[in-house]
Amino acid sequence: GSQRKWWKEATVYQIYPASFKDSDNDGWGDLPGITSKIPYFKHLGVDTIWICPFYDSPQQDMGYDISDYEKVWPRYGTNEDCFELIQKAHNNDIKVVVDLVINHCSSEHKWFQESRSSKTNSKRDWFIWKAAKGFDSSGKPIAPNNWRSFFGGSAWEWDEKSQEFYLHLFASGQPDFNWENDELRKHLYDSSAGFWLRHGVDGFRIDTAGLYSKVAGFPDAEITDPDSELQYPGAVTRNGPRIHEFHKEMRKYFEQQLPPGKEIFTVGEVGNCDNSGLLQYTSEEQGEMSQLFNFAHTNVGTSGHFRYNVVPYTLKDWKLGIAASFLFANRTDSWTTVYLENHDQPRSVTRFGNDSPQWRKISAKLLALLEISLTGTLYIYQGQELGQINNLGWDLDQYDDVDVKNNRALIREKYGDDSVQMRKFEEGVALFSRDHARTPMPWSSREPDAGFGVYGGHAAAKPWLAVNDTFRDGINVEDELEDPNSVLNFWREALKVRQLYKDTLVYGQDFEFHDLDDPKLFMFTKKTDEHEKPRQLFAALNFSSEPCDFSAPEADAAQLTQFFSNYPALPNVKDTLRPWEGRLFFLQ
Ligand code: TEU
Repeated sequence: GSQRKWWKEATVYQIYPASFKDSDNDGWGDLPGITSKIPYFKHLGVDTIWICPFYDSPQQDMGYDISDYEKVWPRYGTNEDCFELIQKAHNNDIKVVVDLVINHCSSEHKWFQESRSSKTNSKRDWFIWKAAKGFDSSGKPIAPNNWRSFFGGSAWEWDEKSQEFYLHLFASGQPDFNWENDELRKHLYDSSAGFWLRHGVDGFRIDTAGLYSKVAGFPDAEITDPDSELQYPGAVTRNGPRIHEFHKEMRKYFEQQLPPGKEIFTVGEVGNCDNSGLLQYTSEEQGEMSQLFNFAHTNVGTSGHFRYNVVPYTLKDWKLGIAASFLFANRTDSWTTVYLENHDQPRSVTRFGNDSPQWRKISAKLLALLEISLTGTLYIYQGQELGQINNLGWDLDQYDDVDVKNNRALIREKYGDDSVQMRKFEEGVALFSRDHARTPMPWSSREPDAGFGVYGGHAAAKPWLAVNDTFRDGINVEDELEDPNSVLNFWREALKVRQLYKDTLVYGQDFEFHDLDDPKLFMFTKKTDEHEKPRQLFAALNFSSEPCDFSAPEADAAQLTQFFSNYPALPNVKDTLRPWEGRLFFLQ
């Protein structure tokens, strides 16, 4: 994994278009808004942007339900706006990665409209249609199997007109493609990816990259939730029999679209997979994907099958999650990612740091310090660079996510609004809802709605989702740019340090925990891969609000050279880390 590549050293900034910058005051972010912030990306020090889906969509799942792959959703702008964004980004040495959502499309996509029109339509087989298993006493059709959708409820939707069920692993408006159909795959690659490759994108974030090959025969999922008729279909849908074949074929297709000399990269959202599978997806030799997102470290603290089930965990559990997510590629021809946040995850300071006014900034900086010292391509999610926290004190009604709404309706139906189950769900949502990541980007404390729209422009519509109130407490771009001690300015510094010592920080290998069992300290070493005189990094990070003594792995501490920290240096606290302090050393 140590062969040098631009996309391994890249720092990728993830943009959620609905919530980044609203250039026309309609309450939704848009592509011209993103283009207007190119100077901000340069100033922050990122060199690649990944933009979440901006394609035409009825927005049942915030654009992950695409009705036309080759057209920008009108509220986000026009195709011309997108071509201009790509060009201006390139003129400023910024690469552009876009989302490839190909497990499913929207039920409003013309292919699905045709497919559902009759059993004999030529595109019938492009989606997954199944007959009812039978009919119950009241004449209601019985679904082909017990699969639960990832957003709750059955994964099968009955189509009255053609009298069959279609499969949707996500919302009912997101029918799954039938990847077994050769013709479908060809058209899908060409429309979803080919179109944007021909317009100059530099890579793809591949949505749900492990789900395309379903187990033949569509067997019932194993019973993991005995209280429910529906079961989580993870094992029968993830990393299925033909998945690697599909990825190889798709990668070949991408290569064919590229002008000579151009190199793109892909990052797959794989989620849950064993080590050998992770290696196969990302091996250079296998030619599938360049890198992937694993969920081991973000699943810590939830029950996994249901994100709102909050379970206790220790720092050690999280360390092991990080190891499982990021370290599989060590000394192989695979590569990996480093991330703590994205549009599906709550804010990392709230989850893994401490979001109280006293510790927010310093713990946000500690998380930044951890991330810049891990091997892999680094991803920052919009607002993370500000040390943004979850939306505190939100009412269930304030959440917009289809995943919250669906599950809330199901719990209401089964247990009622005043039930213990609903209270537990509410607590889970406060910690884990995807909407914590999706509030509008706070640009300023002085302008309405944190400067999401254009100040002084014609009457601004309310943003589609409320802004996080924290913009008034200093969590906004304008205030943080001015404050030399802000989280934002720390990230700028940290990204420079990462590039300065990239041989060790970006490319280092042989990561080893030091005192893995320690409940407060997160310490590790890793090495550069040079043969002579490998440089060794030692990281000592205190994940607690108390001072903590630490010792380096080798007895003679005099050989430690500190080169970065999130606190101002103090010579007298050599063996003690202050609350949420982190220090990076070279070990000679
Ligand atoms: O997410 C897929 C996924 O597996 C989950 O993390 C999902 O968010 C979770 O099960 C919900 O509780 C991807 C996208 O990142 C997500 O935004 C989309 O909603 C989803 O695919 C469907 O396209």
